[in-house]
Amino acid sequence: MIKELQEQVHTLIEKALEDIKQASSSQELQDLRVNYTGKKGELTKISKKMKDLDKEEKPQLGQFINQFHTKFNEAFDLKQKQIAQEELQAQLAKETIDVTLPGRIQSQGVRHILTQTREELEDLFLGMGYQIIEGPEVELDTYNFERMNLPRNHPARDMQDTFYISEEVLLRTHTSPVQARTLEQHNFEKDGPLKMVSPGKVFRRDTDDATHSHQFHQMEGLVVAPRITLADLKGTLLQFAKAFFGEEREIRLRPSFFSFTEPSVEVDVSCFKCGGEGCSICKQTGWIEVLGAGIVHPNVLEMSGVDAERYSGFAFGVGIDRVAMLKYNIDDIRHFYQNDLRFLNQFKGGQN
Ligand code: FA5
Repeated sequence: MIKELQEQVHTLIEKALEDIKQASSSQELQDLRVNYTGKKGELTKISKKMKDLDKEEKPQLGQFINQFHTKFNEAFDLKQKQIAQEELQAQLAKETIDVTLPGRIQSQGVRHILTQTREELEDLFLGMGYQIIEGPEVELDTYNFERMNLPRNHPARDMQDTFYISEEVLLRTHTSPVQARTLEQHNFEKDGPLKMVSPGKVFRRDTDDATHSHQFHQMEGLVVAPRITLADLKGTLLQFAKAFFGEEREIRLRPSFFSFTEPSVEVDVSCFKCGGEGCSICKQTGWIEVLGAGIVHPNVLEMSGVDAERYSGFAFGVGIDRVAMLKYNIDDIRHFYQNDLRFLNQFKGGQN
């Protein structure tokens, strides 16, 4: 009987070693261990017959069984290492990163060209010592018109026919009401001269066309101090024109009318396209109109509690949309408000 059992163990070793050799995954290997040496395994079945052997035969079979364990474990460990290595290689191959693949380009937004223009204007005037003051877009009739020397029923109101919310409340038609709001707050004795700019949205019942929008942007400028003259206004606006449109630019003042300035002027900048020769941009005149301005009317100062005998000032109102159109050669104001990315993305400029 011992011979027969030894033979069985021997065959089992051969078979187990072959099975181990053929195994191709850690799971398969673990299953083999259970099938051969587990509680109901092949070797265990043979071991159970040990009790039927003679006393001196038992160690002989035991030796065979031990040999089985030694050989099985040796082959098992070797194969396990080999499989672990293979599985790691397979995983690494699967997770390989191709560093030569081109990256995905992140699309990035652009600040709106009107925002960029407003900020450029703000920077320019901050550099000249101005402060930036914002006013409300929903404004009182009093500030928008009356304090701007435009009493009720004044015919000049028609030029800015507006959106009324009630008798007294409206969407402001220009940034000029910020003049009155600032003047009444400013303490000249304590704070000294006033130099401010005020950018923002304005609204008019204008019909939209290539150069007019019912909603657009202005930037108000106001300087009030003793003995301010038209020469100060001209010097300031020349500096602005050169900084914004180019060193070569000249300006000219033409008489005009605004109820809140006296005298009033329209300011033209020499055409940056043709240099004054005459072209389609300047309509063959050599000049382009960019803003309205003037010497602050004494009534405006007095209504805001400023002594017009001691103080004088100049004010100007730039159309931000207009100067952006001129500077960037944009042919229709409506492009600003249509959110067409093909238009907006052209103004990446210095932004990244
Ligand atoms: C005014 O609004 C005055 N408040 C400007 C001013 C301020 C004068 C201080 C004197 C002292 P005006 O209506 O001309 O003025 O408008 C000023 C600028 O706004 C114009 O030169 C133009 O550039 C722009 N503008 C006027 N209407 C429109 C519109 N519908 N769409 C786009 N821009 C406009």
